[in-house]
Amino acid sequence: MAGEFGNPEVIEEEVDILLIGGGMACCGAGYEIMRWAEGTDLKIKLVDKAAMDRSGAVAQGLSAINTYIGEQDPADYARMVSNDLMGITRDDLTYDLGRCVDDSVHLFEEWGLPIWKLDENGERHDGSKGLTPLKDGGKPVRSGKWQIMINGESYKWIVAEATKKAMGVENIQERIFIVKLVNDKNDPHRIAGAVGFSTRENQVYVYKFKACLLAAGGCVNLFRPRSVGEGQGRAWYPVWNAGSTYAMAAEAGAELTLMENRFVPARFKDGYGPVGAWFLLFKAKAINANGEVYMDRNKEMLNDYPPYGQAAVPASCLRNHLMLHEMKEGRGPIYMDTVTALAALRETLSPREVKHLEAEAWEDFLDMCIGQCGIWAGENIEPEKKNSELMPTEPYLLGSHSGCCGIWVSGPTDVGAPTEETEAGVPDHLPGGWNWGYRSMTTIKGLFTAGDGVGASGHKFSSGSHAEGRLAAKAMVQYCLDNKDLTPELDTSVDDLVAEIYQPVKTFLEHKDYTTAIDINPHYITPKMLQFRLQKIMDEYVAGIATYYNTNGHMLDVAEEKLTMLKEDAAKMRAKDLHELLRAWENYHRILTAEAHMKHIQFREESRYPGFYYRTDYNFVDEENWKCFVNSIYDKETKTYTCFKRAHKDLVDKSKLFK
Ligand code: SFD
Ligand code: AMP
Repeated sequence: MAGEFGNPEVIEEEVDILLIGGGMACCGAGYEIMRWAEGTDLKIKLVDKAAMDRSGAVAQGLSAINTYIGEQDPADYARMVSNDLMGITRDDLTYDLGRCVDDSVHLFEEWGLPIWKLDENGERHDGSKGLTPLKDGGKPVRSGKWQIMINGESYKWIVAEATKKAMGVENIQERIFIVKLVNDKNDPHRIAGAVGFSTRENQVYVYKFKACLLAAGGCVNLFRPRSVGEGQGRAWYPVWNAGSTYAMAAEAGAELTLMENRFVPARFKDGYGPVGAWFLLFKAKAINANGEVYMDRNKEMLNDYPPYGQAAVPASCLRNHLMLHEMKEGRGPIYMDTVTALAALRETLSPREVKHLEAEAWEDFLDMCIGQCGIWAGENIEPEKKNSELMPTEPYLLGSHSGCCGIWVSGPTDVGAPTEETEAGVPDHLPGGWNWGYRSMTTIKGLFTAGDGVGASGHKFSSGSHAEGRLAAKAMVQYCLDNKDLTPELDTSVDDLVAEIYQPVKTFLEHKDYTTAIDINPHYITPKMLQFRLQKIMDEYVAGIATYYNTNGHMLDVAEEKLTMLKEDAAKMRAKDLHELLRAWENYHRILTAEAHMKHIQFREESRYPGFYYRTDYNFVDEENWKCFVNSIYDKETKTYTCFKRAHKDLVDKSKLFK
């Protein structure tokens, strides 16, 4: 029997491994882990705050798999990722991912995901045609060098189904929102449990475990979004990814990395429709209001930043940088020239292929961003007749798409050569501190992450997040087997944990009758109002859209003061129902994530990602002093982040990347 609102039933469970999240990474982990756990008596459970079939970033589906290596060299993949993220990534992680990722794509196809193919004449067919599978040598339709096209509306259903089958539905619990991790009583650098609540019933769950995979996605809605009012809730990355991964890891003491990095995608305006297929598959160009291709017009601007105009494809932030220049100079709006692109394709493709492509132009959106189709229909846009506006969005924090913020994890042991051991047992090809035993384990023992959680290795996308979950799964099983005698003990009492989680409900029940208007009360703040406050601070002081992504040390100081007060006031959030309890804790996670972002930007005295954000007081890239990781650790006692530098090293020769 579930408890009452304000007096929840408390359910305590002990497992060996808890998977937190049900997105691409946890689906990968849940599938893979059963293979390694076979024959052991390990108890494994997955909890997701939503329904796995449609949870996470792939909820609406996708129309491309952005990471498929195929016949290419994983080292080239590592080079591309490094270039796109301005030279500061972990080659050990990206190379490792590159050599593993295709196996996940082959599994997706086996499970029923339709993947576009080229036939023996080089003609394109969508996935329903049933041509040779990729793993048997079938040729994918590449939109770009690394991306392949799919019919992916049901992508997440397909992937989730395989995980459910592997794990057994009895080991999967949906609608459980994890609020915080709990450290071990006997070792503050070890994880021992997690606590969360049901979003459907008055229940609090307290889990104890040896290891957990924290893969709860990235962070959206920490900045004021471009879509407000009636469009509120529309964003590019999913609004339900609320920074839980970063916030919970930080509170548990895990080291974060590159939290200054963000992703500001250029998207079709208002609907946030993806641009990749347009640029790469349809070969469309983005133009200013005068019809000029700004990537050509402003190409000299690339010489100011590494690799100084030499990259085959300029980094995503630099592409934004050139676009923003046009907007600031008054040559906006910016358009995707769909008209010219489709006309050009008509000249080279067969009529059947043209028809297919025109349908795909719509399907590209229908598969993963239905709202954009609504805009096209509502604004009478036929892409072959009318160009569509592009716009850089509000910033998002993520580690799996074209961003690289996240948690600092242990890398593979065998990447690079030679593999001689140093005295300390660290293979000497790896810089010290990049490997401490278990792949994907954070600096907190037993706490693993994947997908958006892993920092310094972007461009994994859906397939890579799945593969990374699988890598973590294998390592977690090993960790549990190596630590068979470990008995996790929570450092906080269950009563205290329950009280903390239900505090917003208590605050509401205690004070609700003080006023006649439920939302207006001197004793509490609604989660929605608090979210507006967070977004306003971030937008105006931490380089949001309000300032064209500009900030400086003084503005960051103001932000710091305001965020500290906001964090204090967050303790006064109310929850009038379980939905608001979810909103309250999501906001709390957003605030901690936002604070990390702000502190890292404050610490890094340069503008490493022009086009994503600018520090106007250090408006340059400083290779000598800042070609390094910025990492941080949160102290939950003092409630402050401390940032520090960690050395960067290229394990893969990057000169090959350049023209
Ligand atoms: O067009 C809690 N992505 C694309 N990847 C591709 O391969 N191809 C594309 O075409 C892609 N594009 C794209 C993409 C994403 C989006 C939103 C759009 C377009 C519009 C990126 C991938 O989707 C992304 O890389 C992966 O999904 C990341 O995987 P992961 O596992 O790190 O995150 P998730 O899938 O969002 O899952 C998060 C899960 O956590 C749950 N959760 N559970 C319990 N407690 C909590 N506190 C929780 N908080 C969150 C969520 O419910 C979810 O299950 S395109 O732009 O290039
Ligand atoms: P997007 O739709 O922007 O998320 O992009 C999907 C994929 O295409 C990602 O791998 C991007 O890095 C890549 N991409 C998008 N735009 C471009 C571009 N103009 N040039 C090269 N790659 C791009």
